[in-house]
Amino acid sequence: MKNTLWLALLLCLSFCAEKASPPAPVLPIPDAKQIAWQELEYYGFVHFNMNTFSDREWGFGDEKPEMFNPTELDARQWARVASEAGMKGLIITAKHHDGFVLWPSAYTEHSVKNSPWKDGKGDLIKELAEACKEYGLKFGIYYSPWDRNHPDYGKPEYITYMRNQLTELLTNYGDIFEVWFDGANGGDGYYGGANEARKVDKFSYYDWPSMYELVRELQPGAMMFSDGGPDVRWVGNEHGFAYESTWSNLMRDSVYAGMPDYPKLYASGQENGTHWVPAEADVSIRPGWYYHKYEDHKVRTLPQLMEIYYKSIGRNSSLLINFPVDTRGLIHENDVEAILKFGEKVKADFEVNLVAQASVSANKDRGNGYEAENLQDEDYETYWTTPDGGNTGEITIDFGAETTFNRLLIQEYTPLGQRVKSFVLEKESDGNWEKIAEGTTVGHKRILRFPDVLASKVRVRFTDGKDIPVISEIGIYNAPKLLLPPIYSRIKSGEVALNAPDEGLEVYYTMDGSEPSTESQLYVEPFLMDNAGSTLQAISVDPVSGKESESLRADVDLAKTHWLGSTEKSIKAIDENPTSYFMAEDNKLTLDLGENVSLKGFTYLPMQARYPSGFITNYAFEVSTDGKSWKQVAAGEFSNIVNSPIEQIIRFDEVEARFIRLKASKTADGNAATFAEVGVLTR
Ligand code: FUL
Ligand code: CA
Repeated sequence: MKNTLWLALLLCLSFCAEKASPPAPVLPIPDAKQIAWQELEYYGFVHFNMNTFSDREWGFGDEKPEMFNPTELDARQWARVASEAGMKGLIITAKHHDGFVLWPSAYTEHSVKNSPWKDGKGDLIKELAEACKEYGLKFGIYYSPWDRNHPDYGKPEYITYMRNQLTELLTNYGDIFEVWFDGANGGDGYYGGANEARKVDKFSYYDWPSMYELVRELQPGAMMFSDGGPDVRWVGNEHGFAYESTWSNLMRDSVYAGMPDYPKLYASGQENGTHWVPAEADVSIRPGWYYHKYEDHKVRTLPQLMEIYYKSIGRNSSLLINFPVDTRGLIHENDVEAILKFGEKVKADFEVNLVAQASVSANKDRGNGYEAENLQDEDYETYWTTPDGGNTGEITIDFGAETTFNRLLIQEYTPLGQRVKSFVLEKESDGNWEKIAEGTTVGHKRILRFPDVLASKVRVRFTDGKDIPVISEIGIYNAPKLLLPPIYSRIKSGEVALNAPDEGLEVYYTMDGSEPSTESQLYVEPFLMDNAGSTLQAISVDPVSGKESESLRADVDLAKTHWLGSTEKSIKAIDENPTSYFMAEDNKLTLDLGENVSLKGFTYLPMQARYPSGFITNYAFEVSTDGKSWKQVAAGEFSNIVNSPIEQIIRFDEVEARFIRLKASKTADGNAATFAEVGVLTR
């Protein structure tokens, strides 16, 4: 009898107890489409149209449709790569600033219908929409308001043209998840042959309120992107980084697309922003948005891509990575390799959530339905929160045993508004709490990275906020180290640095040609290597797992310590800094090596800037022992240097010299020759 009573009471306690009332929202809050969109987090951009064939970033508008001629175009390849890389959607440049359109629009002749591609019968918007469907991706369009081709740009007629085209795009191709309005607009252009500069009032010209209304009417579920939203905003830079403090709240009415002060004043959002307009970080996988063969060797590396991930998705922003599809109409092999490796690494970093098996408790909770266990159920809809009053709260996570980790992930339940202003992660050690890391805003997702920590109990303290914390999930992870070879660099004094590619890795090296191992020299700080002709080999090692990277091999030649240039500025060509350069009005660089050296060749690194000039295509190389009488020891061309501006290595028969001179007999663009770095070979 007694037992059954107890049982009934217990059952009632767990089932009869009413769910406590949810906290009141803190405004602004996201609407339904914004809530659905933020789940996507990561999607791709495709920059492909006329610029791909004119080899430009911004076309002038006078390009001929005949130039658009991809030979192996395969939109399914784009979709397959995107989905294999973990992306949830693709957005394509349906029309860029040059005005050429990728679908057979009824409102212009400047389109694929007058191109050789598929004999003018192609519709790339349709092909990509179908490919996205096949691969389970959302589909979005980029539409440039600025149109350097259209004769009416700047006049009211053009606004009608824009509405007509948007109507085609938003009616004929199924669901569109995002409409991307570029902020760049106004300036010089072809404009149907007028060839002039046209300025528009970016605030009023496009009649944005009615444009938004049109999009809403045709695609109610679409997110509209521009500098200031209305639904998703630009992160304010093109390298893919959000901010330490990133609010989804924005003073939306103070912002319009293309406003000059936007990046500085508005891009990070504002604590007291009036509207919910979350950030989107857009970045290209190469320096350019469009394909240029000369950037084939400049695809972002895995460490760079990981940095972008943690500074975008890890900072309350979505991430939009661009593929500059090539002239064949394919995502280039190098880009495919990079994005797939990136997808794998992200997966590996978040493979095992250590919170799942831990016991999680809070210093207070709101009652039934809002307990701490909601933080570990992998369900965004369930959350922990506290009774009303104050703006703090503490979560303790007990792993039950010493555990190693290096990432903290927190998600706020944003349908009730973004609240947290600061939090700290601490570990227990001998009865005291020690700080591991801290952060400011959280929002949809916040990830902190820190060196490996070993602890059996940690706590997250929410120390300040706009109101009580409302938290959906907490994750703690032990991301595997990025086991790539060390990163080699040298400075003019001849010192060599070997930087580990990830935190917590050790670097070992040899200089005698033997394979490095953990028995070799441990790298602690830059060291001098002035003895010419050594081979440096180095590996990164994870001291915890004992795993080793592949080995780096660098043929280290003569240090430039005592080298002098004939002019002060020419030092830029021998400072061991690949990004600085010397421009020679007389097309030559003369160097004094400080002593007689037995030379077997030279190296030339062309200028590495985004828009380089003065690449040497034809050279002569001369040597001298006294700086007066010169002898030419090599001459020829640097083949393919424009498309592939990598270090050029030229060998010649051994010769003794103290002075060397590299002359340009021709540069690619006819401009003064530039030298990023010049070196010699003594082996
Ligand atoms: C910018 C444009 O001017 C670039 O060409 C590119 O499309 C980038 C995504 O947006 O504003
Ligand atoms: Ca949850």
